[in-house]
Amino acid sequence: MNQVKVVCAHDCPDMCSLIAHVDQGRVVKIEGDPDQPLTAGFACAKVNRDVELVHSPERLATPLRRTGPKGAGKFVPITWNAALDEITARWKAIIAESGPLALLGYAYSAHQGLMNRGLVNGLFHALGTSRLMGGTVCDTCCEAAWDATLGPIGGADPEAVAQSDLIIGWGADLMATNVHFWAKAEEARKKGAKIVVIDPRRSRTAQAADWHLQIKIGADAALALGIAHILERDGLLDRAYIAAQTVGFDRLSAEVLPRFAPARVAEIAGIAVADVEQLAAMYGKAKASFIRLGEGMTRLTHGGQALRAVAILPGLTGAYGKPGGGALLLTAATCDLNYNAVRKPSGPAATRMVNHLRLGEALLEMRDPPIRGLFIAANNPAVTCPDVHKVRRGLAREDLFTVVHDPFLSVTARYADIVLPASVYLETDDLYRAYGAYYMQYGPRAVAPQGEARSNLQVAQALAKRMGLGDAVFGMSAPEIVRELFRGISGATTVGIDPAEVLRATPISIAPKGPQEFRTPSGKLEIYSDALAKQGLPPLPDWEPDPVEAEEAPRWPLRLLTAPGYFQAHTAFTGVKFLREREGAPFCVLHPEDAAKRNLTDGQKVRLENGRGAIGLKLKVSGEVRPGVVLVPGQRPDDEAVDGTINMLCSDRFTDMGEGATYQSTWLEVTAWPS
Ligand SMILES: Nc1nc2c(c(=O)[nH]1)N[C@H]1C(S)=C(S)[C@@H](COP(=O)(O)OP(=O)(O)OC[C@H]3O[C@@H](n4cnc5c(=O)[nH]c(N)nc54)[C@H](O)[C@@H]3O)O[C@H]1N2
Ligand SMILES: Nc1nc2c(c(=O)[nH]1)N[C@H]1C(S)=C(S)[C@@H](COP(=O)(O)OP(=O)(O)OC[C@H]3O[C@@H](n4cnc5c(=O)[nH]c(N)nc54)[C@H](O)[C@@H]3O)O[C@H]1N2
Ligand code: SF4
Ligand SMILES: [Mo]
Repeated sequence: MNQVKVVCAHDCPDMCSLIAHVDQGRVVKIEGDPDQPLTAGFACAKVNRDVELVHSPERLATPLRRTGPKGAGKFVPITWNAALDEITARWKAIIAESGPLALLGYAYSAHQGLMNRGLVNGLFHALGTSRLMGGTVCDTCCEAAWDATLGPIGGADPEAVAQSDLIIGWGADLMATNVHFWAKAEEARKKGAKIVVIDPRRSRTAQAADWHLQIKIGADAALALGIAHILERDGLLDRAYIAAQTVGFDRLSAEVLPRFAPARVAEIAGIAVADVEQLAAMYGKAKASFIRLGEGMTRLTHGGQALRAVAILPGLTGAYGKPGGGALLLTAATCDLNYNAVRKPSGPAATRMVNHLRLGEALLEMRDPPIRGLFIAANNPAVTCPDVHKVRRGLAREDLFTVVHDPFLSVTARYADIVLPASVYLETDDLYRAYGAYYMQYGPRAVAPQGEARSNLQVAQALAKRMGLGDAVFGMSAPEIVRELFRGISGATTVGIDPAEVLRATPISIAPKGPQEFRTPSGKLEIYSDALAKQGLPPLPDWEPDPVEAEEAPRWPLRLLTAPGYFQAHTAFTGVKFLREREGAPFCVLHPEDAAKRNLTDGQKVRLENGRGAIGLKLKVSGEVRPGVVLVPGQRPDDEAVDGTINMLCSDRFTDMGEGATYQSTWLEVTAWPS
C-alpha cells in the first residue's frame, strides 16, 4: 500500500489537496490532505467516493464506433489506432472540402488541470477551427459583471474569513459547492462572527446559518441597492474610502438610490421592511464583512446587474480595504501564468466563435461553412446546456461527424460516431490552480488508467501529431509543459516560483497580500462603468423586473429555481451508483400551498411543462421554497428521471452581460404525471 498526494480536478472552487491510498494498482481510499490549510484533512461527500468513480463498472474500456442511430447508444469496440485514424482522416477531408472553420472543438471543465483542460482547446486553436466561447453555461455572466466592477482580479482570500465578523453567503449554497469555505466560516462563527444567507432556497447552508433571508429569485440588485440607500441615509458610508477607491458613487446616489427606499425593496424581495433595515444595519456596522458571492443569482436575464449591485457594497463601507473584509467570487484571474503556451500554441488570433450554450443553434444554423466535425471532451451538453432539445437535434444530424471523449457513456456520447475512453483525474498528471482559493499544486497520477483510457492531454497530443501540427507543446511531457507555463510570467503572486519546486507536488500559496486591488480602467472600484456604457448597457447598477416574466408568467405560473445537487455535480458523478442513490431519483420541490392548489402530494410523479416541452420528476412538498417557485436541484440524465431532463424547459437566451445562461428566467406549470 502506498500514498500519493494528488489534487482534486473536479469543477469546484476548493481544489482540494488529496491523499490517494493505492494498493496493487487500485485506489482504495481517498482523504483530504491535512497539510493544506484550506482542505484541512477532509474531502467532500462526493470525492470520498471517488474510489468508485475510478473503478466504476460503468467506465468505458475501449474506443467505440457507432452502429445504431445517433442517440441510441449502440456501439462496437475498436482499437485506438483505428479510432485516431478514422478521426483524422475525416477531419482532413472536412478541412480540404470546407476549411478548418467547419470543425469545432467543444471542451470544458470536468478536468480542472491546466494541461488536460487547456491542451484540447490548444489543439483546435492550432488547427484554426471555429472556437468555443467556453463557460457561458456557467460563469461568464458573473465574471463579466465582476470584471466591469473590480477588473480581472481575484476577490478576497477565503482563508481571510477567519478575521471577519459578518459573513454573507449571497446566492451560494456553501455546504454544497464550497464546503471548505463553509468550514472556515464556521470556525469564524465560534469566535463571534455572524453568518447570513441570502437565497430563495432554504438550503442546508441557509438552515445552518444564523439568519436566512429567503428572497425572491432575481431580487438581489434591489436588495443590495436598498442596503446602499440605508447606509447613505444612516451615515454608515466610509466616505474616505469611497472618495479614494471608487468612481461613480455620486451618480448612484443621485440617480439610483432614491428609488430603493426600504419599503419598495421589501416588496420586490418579498421580505419584511424590518429585515431590509436589519441587514443594512448589520452590514454598515460590521468591522470586517465578507460576502461570498455565488453564481446562482446571475443565471437569469439581469444576472450581471445583480452581481454588480452586490459587489459594490464592500466599497461603500470600506470593507474591501480591511483584512477579512470584501467579497469573493473567483480567484483565478490573480494567478498569472503563460496559459497561451497550452491554450494558444499557434493558429489565427481571431476566428469564428461558438457560444458554449448555443451549441444547438450552431449545429443547426451555422453556414459558410456549417459545422461538419465536432469534438466534445469533459462536457455533457445533451444534459447540461439550456434548450437541450435543440442541442440533441443538432447532435442527431446525420452529416455531422462527432467524437466524444469521456470516461463514461454519457447522454452526449450516445450521439457520437466515435467515443474515446477518457481517464479520470486520478490517472493523470497535471498542474492545478484553484478558482475559489489561492493555491497552486502539481498533482501526479495515483494509478495507471483503467482499461484503455487515455487522458485529455494524451488525446490532444496524439491527434495533433496525426494532423501534422509541429508545435513543441504537442510533444512535451507534463513536467516539461509546467516549465512552459512559468515562462516569462510577471504576476505578483506567481513570479519567482521555481517550476522545479512546483514539481515537488506540494501545495503552494499564491494569496495576494494587502487590501483588494482593482484592475479596472480607472484603477478603482467602478460603481459607474464607462466600459458598460460604451456597450450600451446600464453604466450604474440598477434593478428592473425580468423582461421574460412579462411574456411567460401569464401562461406559466411557477418560476424555476435551479441549484446544485448535494451528492451530484451536474453529471460528473453519474457513474457512481452510491452517490446517484444518495441524491435520490431526480425531483422537484413545491411549497405546500402550491402543491395543495394542484392536488399534488409528496412523493408522487409530476409533469413539469412550458412552451419548450415537458419532463417528469418526483415531487417533494416542502417549505424549502417560497410559493410560486419550483426548485429542481441538479441536472440529471433522462434515464434516472421519470422522463426527460430539466434543461428541456430552459431557453438559450443570454444574460445582460457575458452572454451567459438564463436557466432561472424559466416559467412553467406542474401537474400530476398522467397515469
Ligand atoms: N439547468 C441548469 N443547467 C446547468 C446549470 C444550472 O445551474 N442549471 N449549471 C451549469 C454549470 S455551472 C456548468 S459548469 C455546466 C456543467 O456542465 P458540463 O460541463 O457538461 O459538466 P458535467 O455534467 O460535469 O459533464 C462533464 C462530463 O465530463 C466527463 N469527464 C469527467 N472527467 C473527465 C476527464 O478527465 N476527461 C474527459 N474527457 N471527460 C471527463 C464526465 O464523465 C461528464 O460526462 O452545467 C450547466 N448547466
Ligand atoms: N455539490 C455540488 N458542488 C458543485 C457543483 C454542483 O453541481 N454540485 N457545481 C460546481 C460548479 S460547475 C459551479 S459553477 C459552482 C457553482 O456554485 P455557486 O456559485 O454556489 O452557484 P449555484 O450552484 O448556481 O447556486 C447557488 C445558490 O444560488 C441560489 N440562487 C438561485 N437564484 C438566486 C437568486 O436569484 N438570488 C439569490 N440570492 N440566490 C439564488 C440557489 O438557490 C443556490 O442555493 O459549484 C461547483 N460545485
Ligand atoms: S470539495 Fe471540491 S475540490 Fe474538495 S474534494 Fe470535493 S469536489 Fe474536490
Ligand atoms: Mo459551473
